[in-house]
Amino acid sequence: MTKQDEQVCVVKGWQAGPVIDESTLSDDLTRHFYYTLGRDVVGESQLYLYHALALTIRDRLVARCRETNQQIKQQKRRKTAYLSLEFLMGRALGNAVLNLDLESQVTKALQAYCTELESVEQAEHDAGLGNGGLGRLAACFLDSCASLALPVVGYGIRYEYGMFNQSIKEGNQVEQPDNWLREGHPWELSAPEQAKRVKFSGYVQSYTDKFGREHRQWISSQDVLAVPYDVPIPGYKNNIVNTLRLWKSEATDEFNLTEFNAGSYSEAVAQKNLAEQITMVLYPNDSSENGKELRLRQQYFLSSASIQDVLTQWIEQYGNDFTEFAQHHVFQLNDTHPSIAVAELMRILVDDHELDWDQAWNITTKTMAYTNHTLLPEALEKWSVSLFAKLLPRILEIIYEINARFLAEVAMHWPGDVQKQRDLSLIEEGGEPQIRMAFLAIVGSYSVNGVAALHTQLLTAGLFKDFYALWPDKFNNKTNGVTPRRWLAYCNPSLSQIISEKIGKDWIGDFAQIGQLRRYYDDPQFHIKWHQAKQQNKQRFVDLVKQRCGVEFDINMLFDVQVKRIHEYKRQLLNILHVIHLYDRIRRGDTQGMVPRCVLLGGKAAPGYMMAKKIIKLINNVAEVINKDPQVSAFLRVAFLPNYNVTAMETICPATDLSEQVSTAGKEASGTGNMKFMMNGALTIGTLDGANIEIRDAVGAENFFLFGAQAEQIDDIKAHYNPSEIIANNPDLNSVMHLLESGHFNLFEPGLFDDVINGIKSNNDPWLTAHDFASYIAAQRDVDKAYADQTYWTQMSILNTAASGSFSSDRTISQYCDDIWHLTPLDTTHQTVKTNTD
Ligand code: Z57
Repeated sequence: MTKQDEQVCVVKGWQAGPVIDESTLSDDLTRHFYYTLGRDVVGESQLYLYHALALTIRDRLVARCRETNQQIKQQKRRKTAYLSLEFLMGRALGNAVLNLDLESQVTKALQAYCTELESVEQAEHDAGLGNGGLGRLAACFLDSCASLALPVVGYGIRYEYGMFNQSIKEGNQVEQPDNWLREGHPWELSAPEQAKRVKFSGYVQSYTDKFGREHRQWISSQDVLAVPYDVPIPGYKNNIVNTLRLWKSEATDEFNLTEFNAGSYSEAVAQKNLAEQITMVLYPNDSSENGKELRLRQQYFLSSASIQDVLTQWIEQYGNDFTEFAQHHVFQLNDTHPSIAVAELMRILVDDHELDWDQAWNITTKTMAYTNHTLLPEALEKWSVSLFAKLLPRILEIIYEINARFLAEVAMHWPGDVQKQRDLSLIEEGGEPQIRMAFLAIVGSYSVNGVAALHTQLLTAGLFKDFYALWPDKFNNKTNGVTPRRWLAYCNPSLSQIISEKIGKDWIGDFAQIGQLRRYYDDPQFHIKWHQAKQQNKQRFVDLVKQRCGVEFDINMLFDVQVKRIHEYKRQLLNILHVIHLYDRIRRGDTQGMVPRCVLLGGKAAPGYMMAKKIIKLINNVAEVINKDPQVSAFLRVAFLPNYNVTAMETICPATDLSEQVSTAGKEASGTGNMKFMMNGALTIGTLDGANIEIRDAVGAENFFLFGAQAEQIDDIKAHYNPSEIIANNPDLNSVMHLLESGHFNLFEPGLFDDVINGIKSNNDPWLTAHDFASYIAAQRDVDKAYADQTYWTQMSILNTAASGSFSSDRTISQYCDDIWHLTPLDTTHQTVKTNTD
């Protein structure tokens, strides 16, 4: 008998009562591998071994999840429902092993299969149910809520296809569908018995009940079924396991029946498709809206199913009395995407439960809270009234009623000011009437927050200033954060190890403690270890770049990285102009003081965003010219990483020396990549935008490379902006523009970059690329000077990690909890789970 065969015979896992010994996890793994999955050979890909391990760990999660839910229910806990169209979770395995503290057991168990966790986890697909910052923020928040033992449930959509896979063909982005569920998703558990019905279309009718009361009724609707799939969210070593509930759309039974019985087979199948389309695919737009009907269906589908879910649980426990409802529930709206929830809660309370309007409105405005993530006009959602009339007729009526009552309040506050009423109306008139979703969210919520200090300030002084005048107490700031579990402890084991050697391991659960690292910023022995850890991480990164881009990076060069969605306001273009400038200097022989660099850019462009795709092409063309020039390679190498995602960032941020955060001031609401890099000891080159400002304040101006116009200067600069003059007066920029205009990077594709070039030269360039060029180049020179002194650089690196304490999402969530949610942590000491799977 082989060793593996022996283990099959041991079925200790099924004995009753608590069984806790080290071999149990091994036994469970083997049981799942041989029986649940029916396998006996570990294949090349280790896919089945991954599934068996995931199921083994899921057993442990499920047991704790049940207890967490029981505690919430028995203790009648106040809780938050976090509503989001996006949860960018990435992989779950490594994170669960860390949070459940199973590393040594898993390592042991995998030895029997002659492999290790780092290898097995490669078989897991990213759960890419989000675009970028907003979706990843939701994922970090779930980790922090569970780790802080807060009763918070995430509600989202179980997209069959997540964020598209990006490949690069001849320098251009090509999108491929992300069929992430194909090989199964072992973490989820479906609960079809808790499915909800969601109404679409039909029409609204009045009727009078036997007491003579008028009611409105949404009838002849085409209903869709929302089936929940629950994903467990483990807290960090606290036995808490929260839930992310993802809804899948399905056709209702009668959909199929009536049509089938009428003999219309094809119509029945077509209807089924319509229902199942709703959760088919994630819309790949980050920070821009495209107003497609299917997207509105997704938004209502999520909002309605989630509100119904919470109300169903309420009624089960408290019956039909809603007087205490607002004391027990909060709905946090992640941007305006789920803001229809405001109207949906009103509809259910008024139509289905026959509450007075005022009672219902009181409940709604005491439970809804809204987070704004952008000031960009193109990202502010508006939906045409006619689309609402067709798709959600009753919801439209409710929005009209909310608006009428709100405008009466506006009239009281600004008597006789008709323009004010027009400006603040939930309905934008003039042309096709549109519903302003941000206004609906503000009016319906008791809290409105921005995501960084500058962003919140700009919101209250600009876009939302009238609302701020009306309700100053509603507005508050919650600067974003990222989870130090995934973004340091898990993704950077070498650095984590040496940190823990100095300050102990408690920083992982209590990240304010990372500040203690400051004591060692000058310690030469610690410097050596810090540098060694960085070099190890750089080697992993080199391997990734070699494998994915075919470009040879060198761990002894400075690693300069910008990875994020491609958007003009984020100014990947400014970065590539700097790269061209370095190339130009090298060709002129002006390498005095130049530090050898490897520059990596990565990110996806929305498929319809032509300029963003052009920028990707430019980066790739520039990289190709530079990388094949042997004269240049000692100083400069450039790569574009295809398919940047959560998992790629786990290798990238630990290896980065220089973090590029170069958005036009006032445009990046917060940024969160900036925080991941900082935690991992990268230095930032950045503008005074979003959370960069707070990062610089925390680490000190001397440890941050600042450049560029400030937000309050932007309007003045734009008023007399003349990039041609700037170019003419700046030999460096002039030279770069010459290279671009001469077709140096598009020899066989003349005119290819004309739009990009014209954008830089336009007096109306909203991104002020030419304006910030000179100060950016100067800041990059400072980077070289600093990097040339490795001791100095290492000091600054340590100080960055040490100062990153407040950029933990634990801090952010504590503030949501104190100022908005008012939840009390669950009991973590009285967990009694000792199941046979422990
Ligand atoms: C998105 O990822 C963000 C804002 C949006 O309006 C949409 Br739609 C998607 C981002 C911001 O651009 C980042 O600055 C911010 O850090 C992130 O949301 C999380 O708040």
